[in-house]
Amino acid sequence: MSIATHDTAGAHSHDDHAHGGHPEIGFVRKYIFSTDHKVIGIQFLITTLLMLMVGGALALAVRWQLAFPWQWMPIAGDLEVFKDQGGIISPEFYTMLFTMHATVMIFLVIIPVLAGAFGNFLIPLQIGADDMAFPTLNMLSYWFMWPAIVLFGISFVIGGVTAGPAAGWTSYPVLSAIASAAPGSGAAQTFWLLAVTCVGVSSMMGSVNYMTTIINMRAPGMTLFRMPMTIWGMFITAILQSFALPVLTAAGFMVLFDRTMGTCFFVPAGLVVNNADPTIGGGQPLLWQHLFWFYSHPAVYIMLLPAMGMVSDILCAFARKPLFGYKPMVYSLAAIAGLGFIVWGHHMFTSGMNPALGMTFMVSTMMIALPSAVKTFNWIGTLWGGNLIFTTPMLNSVAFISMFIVGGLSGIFMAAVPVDLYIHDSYFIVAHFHYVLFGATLFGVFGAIHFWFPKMFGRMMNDNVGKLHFVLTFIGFNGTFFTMHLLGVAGMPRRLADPFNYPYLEHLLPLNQFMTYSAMLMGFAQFLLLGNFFYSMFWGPKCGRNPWNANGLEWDAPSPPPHGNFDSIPVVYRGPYEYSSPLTDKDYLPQTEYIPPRPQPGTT
Ligand code: HEM
Ligand SMILES: [Cu+2]
Repeated sequence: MSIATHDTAGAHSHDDHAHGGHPEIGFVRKYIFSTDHKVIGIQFLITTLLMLMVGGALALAVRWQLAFPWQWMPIAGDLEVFKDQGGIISPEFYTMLFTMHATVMIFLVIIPVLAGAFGNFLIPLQIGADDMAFPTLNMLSYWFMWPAIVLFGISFVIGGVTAGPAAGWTSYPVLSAIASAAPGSGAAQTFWLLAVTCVGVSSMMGSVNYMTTIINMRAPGMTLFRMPMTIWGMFITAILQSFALPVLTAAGFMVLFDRTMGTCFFVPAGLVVNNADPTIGGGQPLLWQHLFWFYSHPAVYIMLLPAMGMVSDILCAFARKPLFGYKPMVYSLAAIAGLGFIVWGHHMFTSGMNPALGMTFMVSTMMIALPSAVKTFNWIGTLWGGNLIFTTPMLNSVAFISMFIVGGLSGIFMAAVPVDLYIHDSYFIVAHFHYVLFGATLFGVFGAIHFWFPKMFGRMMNDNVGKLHFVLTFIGFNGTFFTMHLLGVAGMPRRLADPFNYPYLEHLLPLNQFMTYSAMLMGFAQFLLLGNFFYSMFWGPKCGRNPWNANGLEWDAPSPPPHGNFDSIPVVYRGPYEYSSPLTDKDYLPQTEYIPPRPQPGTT
């Protein structure tokens, strides 16, 4: 294997230097239908950043309604389609908005930005390979995102502003299974399900590729326990994905069959929906919840573990210290992934399950806090006594840890059955998952963008703009989401177009307005990120191979690396975290640097 790798690497670098004799790759093959993992990673990154803005706009619309219910919508209120509604957000449209916000954020932002963008860009570079094991499959995994994006788009617009998909991102039957159940349960829901299937196909192609690449294509000397945590995060995520995803895909087809072919996997008998005739069935809506969460609980780790890995790399580079407890960090990642498969029932505590079963899920869920705490303590241990350098990537990574602690702690509250019975489906849940998904993962992604941008484009992003983006996002984030805990405990339900209809919630309106202003601040701050990103791509100051004095193999390749990555196949002598090592005078020691063994005293 390594010989084959060597040959291809040689051939690639030969290509790059000998322009004269070889036909150049055309623009389309180079930038659009490229099989180069770096181009594909950057394609994923730019696509997901744009989707982040789409998902953000949908969120701001949701927040508008919660702060200024039934008031004329800014900007969109003037559009022709909203004229019938009087320029306001109707309850149906509100339901579409939060459904599509979550859909876009989960399926088109968080999952693809981690595995698709950073997995692609970093895996070959960090293990010392010239590309992925299956480059064409890799290209397809990106291009399968587009049918998904188009189908989601169709689903949103096909029914006008009253009949888009409206069953939430969780798509529980019978809303999602019976076309007459709600305005959005018709064609829109079918397109939505097809779109999710395309995302699944894309993810599976990626996972197969990542597992194969990491197992087979590591450079000489890159043993498993010399791999950076980013690679461990990506590897374990790929395994998790490939076990969990088939369940969701199968369940998705089962709903599609229920909708189109008259099966009744999820449709019970004798149900009267919307004054239609009673359903003929025998299926179980709860079955969907089991299947959906059997995928989607592991999926929350698919949305987290790669970021945990990347943050570990960034922390070491800016604490100038080795990772505290490397092996426990690897084992705890694996433990989180393993336990993640036996806790799905914690999403169903209120579904009337047998208390003995509820207790089992409660205990297993709480056990996840143990490996999570190992990780948190080790990150803090890494920072402890370090020579901390607060660059933009570092600030975002420290935010990752602290926000993850908040999100993890609220998770333990909900894992307790008696507490969850009270706060289930309230804004407390919404606070919890935004702390883990946005507070942790997305801050990790922001850190990773600023950290690896120089490798992607050979130019630096502006650190001051980066810091401003960080500070505004951090303030806006906590203003928006910390407050949600309070609303949840006060009893405000999620997914409700007009909570203030209920007198016991009326006094929460000012808090909601504060949250909406915070969310607007956060939304506008993202233009700083986009501006900094696209400006620096063309006009940022140029940088060398290793602007951060970091240890990983990726810093050994030119910035940006050519097709084929390395000048020659790197040889690895040690792990990636040998910062401030006594073996050298520099405060870092790259994985590829050879240090001859010192003669032992007493030997000649
Ligand atoms: C210490 C670790 C964690 C524990 C104990 C925990 C516990 C829970 C529990 C019990 C629920 C269900 C609450 C309910 O519906 O009543 C829940 C919901 C959720 N959790 Fe966590 N969680 C943890 C970490 C995470 C992480 C790391 C993520 C994502 C990266 C995450 C994402 C979510 C999401 C998205 C939901 C809500 C899904 C929905 O209803 O739409 N959680 N969590
Ligand atoms: Cu869960």
